[in-house]
Amino acid sequence: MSDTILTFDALTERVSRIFQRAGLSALQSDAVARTIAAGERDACKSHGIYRIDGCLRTVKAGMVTRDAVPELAPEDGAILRVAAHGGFANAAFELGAPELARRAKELGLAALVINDCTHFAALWPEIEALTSHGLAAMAMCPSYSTVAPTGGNEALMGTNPFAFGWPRESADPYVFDFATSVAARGEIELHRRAGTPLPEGWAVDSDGNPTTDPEAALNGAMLPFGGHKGSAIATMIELLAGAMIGDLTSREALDRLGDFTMLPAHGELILAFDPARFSAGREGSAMARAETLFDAITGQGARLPSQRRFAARRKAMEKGIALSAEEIAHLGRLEELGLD
Ligand code: NDP
Ligand code: PYC
Repeated sequence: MSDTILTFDALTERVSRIFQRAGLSALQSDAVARTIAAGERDACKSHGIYRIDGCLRTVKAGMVTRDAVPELAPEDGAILRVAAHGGFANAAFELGAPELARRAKELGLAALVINDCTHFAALWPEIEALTSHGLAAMAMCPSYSTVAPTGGNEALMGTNPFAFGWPRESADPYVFDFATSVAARGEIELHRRAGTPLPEGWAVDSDGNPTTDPEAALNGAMLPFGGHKGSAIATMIELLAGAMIGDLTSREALDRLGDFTMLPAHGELILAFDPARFSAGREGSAMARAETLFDAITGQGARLPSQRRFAARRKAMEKGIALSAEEIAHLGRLEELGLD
């Protein structure tokens, strides 16, 4: 059967309708739907429509406040705080992002703390919202315990994503965004659904033995990328985007949730920097020097991170987003569901 082609707006509307039928407010539904449709548009399947089921399970279990209205704390200075009040991170970020950009321009750097949000998404949408203002940015969050520290064999850290972006005047921004585990848990789930083995080195089973069986990996522990280096970065994220911002670590998030069938709630930390302010008074423009570096990287035949994603986006915006017959049927079934 052939694929169905949808525009970005049409897919966003369909996904938002699914969430609204599940009782989520339009504010929450639209923000989540934009992120999920963007995942499909950019060929990031591990955080596209496949996530809808997990989001709905979490909503229907009462773990998400369906009509949460995020709130920006009335504080001045470099640290902004948005209380998500139990809603999804997406609407909370959309509220805080313009003020984060404004303060980073005014002060040179600023940080946005989001508390009490359910988080299921990729972090590049947050990063691109800031690079579009000419800012460099970092974003990170814990998750729930699925990753063993290097040298251990029991899940403790989350897959803790980390993303960075640098603005470019005449090109797509430089953006990387990855889990600090060898792969995102969503990738393991996609292997399980497809019945394909995992690459070696991704996970251990519940006895701590290496495994390529997705089911055994989901019941065991994933491994950090880069051995002790990824393990330390994942720990840093637990500290900065968990303990430091007064929110849950991955272990606490799992304890609160009880199992892996739902999506975790915790906090998120987003940092924004104005490169012009940091390099003021020094020779050479930061933007021009960055371009020299990027040219040197691509000059060796290497590609910049996110180039695959931006190419997929261009294609999708021109030709539409292609969903398989199975995916369309699944969307249709989800559209039939309503409030429980
Ligand atoms: P990947 O290992 O697939 O890689 C991600 C990054 O590396 C992308 O920026 C990608 O760019 C870049 N990249 C890949 N190959 C190359 C290459 N050959 N040269 C240069 N750059 C390259 O990501 P993960 O599976 O670790 O994570 C996927 C997503 O899952 C992320 O968006 C992350 O935020 C999300 N996630 C979310 C979590 C949450 O709790 N909310 C938890 C864990 C992960 P490109 O896209 O262009 O290929
Ligand atoms: O893919 O690892 C993952 C993940 C966990 C929570 C959201 N995404």
